[in-house]
Amino acid sequence: MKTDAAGAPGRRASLKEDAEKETPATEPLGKGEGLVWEEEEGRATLILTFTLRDARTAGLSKTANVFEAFEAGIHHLETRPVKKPRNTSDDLEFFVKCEVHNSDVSVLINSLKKVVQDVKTIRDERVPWFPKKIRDLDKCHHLIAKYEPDLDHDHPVSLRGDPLPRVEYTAQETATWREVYRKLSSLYPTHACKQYLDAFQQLEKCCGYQEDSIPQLQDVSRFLKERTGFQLRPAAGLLSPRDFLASLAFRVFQSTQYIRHSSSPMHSPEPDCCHELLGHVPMLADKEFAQFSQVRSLVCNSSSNEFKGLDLYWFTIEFGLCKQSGSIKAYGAGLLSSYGELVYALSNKPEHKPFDPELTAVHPYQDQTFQPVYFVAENFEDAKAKLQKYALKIKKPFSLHYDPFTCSIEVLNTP
Ligand code: NLE
Ligand code: FE
Repeated sequence: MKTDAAGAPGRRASLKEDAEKETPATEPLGKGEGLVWEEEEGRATLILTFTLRDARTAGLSKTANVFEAFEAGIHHLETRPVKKPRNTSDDLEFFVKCEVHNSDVSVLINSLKKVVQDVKTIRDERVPWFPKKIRDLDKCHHLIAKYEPDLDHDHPVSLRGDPLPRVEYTAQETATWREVYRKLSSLYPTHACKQYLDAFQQLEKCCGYQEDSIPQLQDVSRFLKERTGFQLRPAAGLLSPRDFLASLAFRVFQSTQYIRHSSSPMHSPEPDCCHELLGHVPMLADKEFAQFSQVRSLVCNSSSNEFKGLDLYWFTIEFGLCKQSGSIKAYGAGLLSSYGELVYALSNKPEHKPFDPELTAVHPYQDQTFQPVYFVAENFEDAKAKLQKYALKIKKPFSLHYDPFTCSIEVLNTP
């Protein structure tokens, strides 16, 4: 329901002016007050509860006027009698979800406080914007490096079934791939976790994984879609970690297509197609891991403290180790795509600490060279369970639910 602008414009304008006089729109919000998340530029979604005393005799129209004055778009409005031991009053409890202009949030709350009681808003900090529909991923343009002029930014590659661009790699690029592939695949049997090995075998059998040609995103995407519902999308460069993580909520993996420089095939500080295809893709073909990646992403989207989420991501999905049949194996993509670091990580040079989300989340990671510390999960299941338990404790202003039919994220309010 959207309030319409008709009727008594004079009164509404003056109500708004009065409120503004007493509480300038620029006054900062009280801690934790009001603003829940930004829907689009300039608009904010606000979730409130309040009580209206003696609703039968007074106050209802005044309350409605406040929302009208601020041209609030009401998305949801619910009322119920206030529970009392013996309900003799006509007090009503309200639950409202509305959309208002950013600068009107605090004035609206203050105006409301004059006509109703117990105004409460969700108590939390701002959560940055995140995509809620699959097509919102086109708005994830927070590139932080490696602009690729060949990819057209004005016409992002559609997720609705258009083919992903095929890339003709040069002979030198293919030679780099060959070297990386040959060396890494000789290490996998002893260094990679079981889930990885199973998927890698499938990729070699059904998806053209081999040392003489770099697999094309289109073919790999089709393979993943059939296995776990994941699809690839070409990223025009290095995305901000938050955007990258956000897309996993839709089972979309944003993948680079260029390849590392031939001078350092055994390690690259930044993702390239060796990293995506050899590090991430096999793990994304595992059902449980795919589920885990999506859940991780939903938790991170709803968290106002992205850093904890990112450090955790780093030490699990990128650099995670686990125990399998009594020895340590790698499941992190950053390790599985780097011969140098994979050998080093499983040697006795770095420190191995047991995986504990509380500690891992605050451990600083090293993004230019090998990690001095790796976190070892008891097993995959255990890591997942610990993460889920930890996720429940993270302060979140709301929970997110993914609807696979509409490919969109629903925000579940927890006032
Ligand atoms: N160090 C990895 C590699 O060489 O493939 C890339 C890590 C990207 C986060
Ligand atoms: Fe990665």
